[in-house]
Amino acid sequence: MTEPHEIPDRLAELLQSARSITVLTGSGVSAESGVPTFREALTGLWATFDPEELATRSAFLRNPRLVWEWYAERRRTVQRVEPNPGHFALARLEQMVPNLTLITQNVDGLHQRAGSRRVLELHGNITQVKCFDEDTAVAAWPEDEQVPPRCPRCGGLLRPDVVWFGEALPAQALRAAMLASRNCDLFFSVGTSGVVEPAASLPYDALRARVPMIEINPDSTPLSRHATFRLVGPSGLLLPLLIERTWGHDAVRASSQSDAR
Ligand code: BV8
Repeated sequence: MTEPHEIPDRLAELLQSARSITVLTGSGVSAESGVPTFREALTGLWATFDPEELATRSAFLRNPRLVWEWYAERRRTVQRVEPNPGHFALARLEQMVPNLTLITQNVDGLHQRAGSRRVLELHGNITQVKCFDEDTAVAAWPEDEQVPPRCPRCGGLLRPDVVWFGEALPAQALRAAMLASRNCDLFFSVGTSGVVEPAASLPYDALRARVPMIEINPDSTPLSRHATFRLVGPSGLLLPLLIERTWGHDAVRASSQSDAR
């Protein structure tokens, strides 16, 4: 576990002078909010499934009720929890540096609720719903007995507005993420196992562009041995420490006040 004084001086210096920073987050950033990480997201009824099996079009077509209810349960969890100090620290960081791009694999919307404004959601957002057939957003849906509910326009099945395995990521968000990964002064990979593609390739894009890459994670990942700096521990502790170490305690205090919208 990294102690406060163990934030490397060199990292604090690089952060203080950085003009543009790119951050990639995964479900580990939301763990301290009480949102199970993706690999843990299968509990209870769904414990017997592999997430990669349930988060697919074929699973939904095979058993729409099961998949819809898995997402409905996760949506309820997400709506019940709050952003944690790690989310607020990233929103604060966006105010401290001239240009910060936050790329998230998470579908929980907690970065936006913590006040982050420039967020690229690579895998969609679990609180949003779309028509399976039309592939267009549905703002409100009938909470009637039909599970999944039907599209008010065409009667098709409604589905969560997330990117399932085997589905393409939103092209504009992915293009912006790839650009931001290559054109920044520092790249942070926070709370991700670095397994799911194409998001998992973004830190390597940064490394190929000779951008210093910092990994924040309590565990090691395939990325760990390539990291310029590794901060070992929970992001909810380390991200505020990083801000404190770089800009002093007042900067952190400001981040812990929920300046969320
Ligand atoms: C696509 C939404 C093509 C749904 C998700 C290349 C090689 C191999 C395979 C592929 C490849 N290219 C494509 C694939 C297939 C596949 C893939 O990557 N498979 C993997 C399993 C090998 N990729 C796809 O299918 C993608 N689509 O490429 O389509 C295409 C192109 C054109 C036209 C058609 C098709 C789509 C991928 C998106 C899938 N959807 N989510 C949902 O949420 O239900 S991905 C899902 O995994 C979540 O979004 C999650 O964020 C993401 C990644 O997982 P992590 O975030 O890393 O979470 P995980 O639990 O793994 O790790 C948590 C980490 O946090 C751990 O390291 C832990 O130590 C750490 N941690 C814990 N506590 C803390 C912490 N860290 C900090 N602080 C803490 N407190």
